[in-house]
Amino acid sequence: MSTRVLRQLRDIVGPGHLIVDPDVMASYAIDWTGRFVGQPTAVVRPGDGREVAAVVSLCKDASVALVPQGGNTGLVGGSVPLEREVVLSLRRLAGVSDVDALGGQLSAGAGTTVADVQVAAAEAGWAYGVDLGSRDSATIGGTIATNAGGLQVLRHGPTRAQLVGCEAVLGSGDTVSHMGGLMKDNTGYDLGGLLCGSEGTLGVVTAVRMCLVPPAPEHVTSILAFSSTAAAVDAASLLRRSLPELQSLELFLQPGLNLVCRVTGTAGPFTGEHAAYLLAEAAAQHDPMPAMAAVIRSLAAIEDVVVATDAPRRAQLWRYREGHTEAINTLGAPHKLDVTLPASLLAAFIDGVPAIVKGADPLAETWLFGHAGDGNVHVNVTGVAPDDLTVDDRVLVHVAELGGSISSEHGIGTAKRPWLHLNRSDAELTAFRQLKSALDPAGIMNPNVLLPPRP
Ligand code: FAD
Ligand code: 2HG
Ligand code: ZN
Repeated sequence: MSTRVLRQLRDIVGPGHLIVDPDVMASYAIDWTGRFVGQPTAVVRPGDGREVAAVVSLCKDASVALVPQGGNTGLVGGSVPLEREVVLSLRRLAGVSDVDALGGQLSAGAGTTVADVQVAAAEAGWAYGVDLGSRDSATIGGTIATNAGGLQVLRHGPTRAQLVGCEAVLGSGDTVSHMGGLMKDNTGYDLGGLLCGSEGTLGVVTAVRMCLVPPAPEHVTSILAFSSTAAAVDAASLLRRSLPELQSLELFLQPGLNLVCRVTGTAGPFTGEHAAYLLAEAAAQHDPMPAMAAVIRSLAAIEDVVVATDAPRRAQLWRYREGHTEAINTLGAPHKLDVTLPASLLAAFIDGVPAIVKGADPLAETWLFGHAGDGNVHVNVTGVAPDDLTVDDRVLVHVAELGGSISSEHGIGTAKRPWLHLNRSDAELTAFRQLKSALDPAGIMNPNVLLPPRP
């Protein structure tokens, strides 16, 4: 990039917000897992939507590629500059505004963390329907860009289901804003819905309007132990069918639990070992314990159970599930394969996938956990070199053969580009490319993400 463009970028954002010092840029250049490491030419930190538009327009005219970055908690290498792109950090666009306590909506700058959105929703007497382990760092803009799922999808749907308004700077440099937040509004193309899940390849989300959900202050959290994955998957179906208060339904296995306990230095929830565990959380306006207890009593295959209602003990139970991602990272940069299977194939997939991984790489270890309520399994593989794609290929091809999705909630990023064709037809990929050319004519928006390179 020329010195002239660098100077122009500095003039737009101010000298304190154009970073070129490699030491300061280092944290923007590596992803959360440590598997993807790049080298930005510069990091630009605009302070509002107007500055974002000026940066994008300048970069479009100068053919400078941009990688939008929020909290940098993405797990598919989509937020780091692998080919010397400029990082466009959105973190300064933080803050909640226009809270509508009557209608149950709020607006937020793209850089607002999910945790701050949750707090603002609670202060208005509502709740935000998305929650995820990275809540303190992940930004609302990043969760829109990836259409993040998380821990309450079975109750409230993914991020896209909460989005009722969006302001964005397209790759063309034009700003589009549709922030009215009307619940019914069929006035043409849903640009916010299109940008949601586009992973920064079409434009930069600068602000959003989100709808809120009714608060459910009474909680019961339980961990249920089973002798097999199939028994846990059967129980998950029964819990979903018979417990309308169910808010989260998470799965993990004994090896993952052992790892979390070892890394965190804590004892497990049970004295004995079990093949599979479900963490089930019910939340309601009134105490959901009687309803939860009745369903648990009806589960014939259950081997053991712990139940918690007070916040500290509930948090302790959640740590066994949420601790997986950090615990696995202590073993070296994992390959993360975030997949969804049809319900009828889920248990067999979970039981069979470690052998598929070992067949591809005898030294690799497989760790399995995920969102049982959505059929979403996080296949984590450790002991494999960051750029060795043999295991990824075997697992993702297998998933597609079973009619599953190769990316459930994390996106395609750079990690899964070579396999997008497994889930998307040539006609769909052509339509994707046409959309990209229309909204990002110079091809500067996250060019190494989502779409496979042209043949
Ligand atoms: P980043 O990582 O900065 O970026 C992610 C992608 O969005 C990149 O392609 C980037 O270019 C693009 N982007 C970011 N901001 C913008 C913007 N304003 N405009 C346009 N494009 C943008 N994900 C889930 O879905 N469910 C989970 O349960 C979950 N749990 C997690 C737990 C942990 C411990 C960790 C580390 C991650 C977890 N994630 C989960 C993954 C991650 O938190 C989500 O993908 C999240 O949405 C990323 O938000 P971010 O602000 O960190 O985005
Ligand atoms: C979760 O569900 C996140 O905890 C992270 O989506 C998954 O670490 C992973 O693979
Ligand atoms: Zn997840």
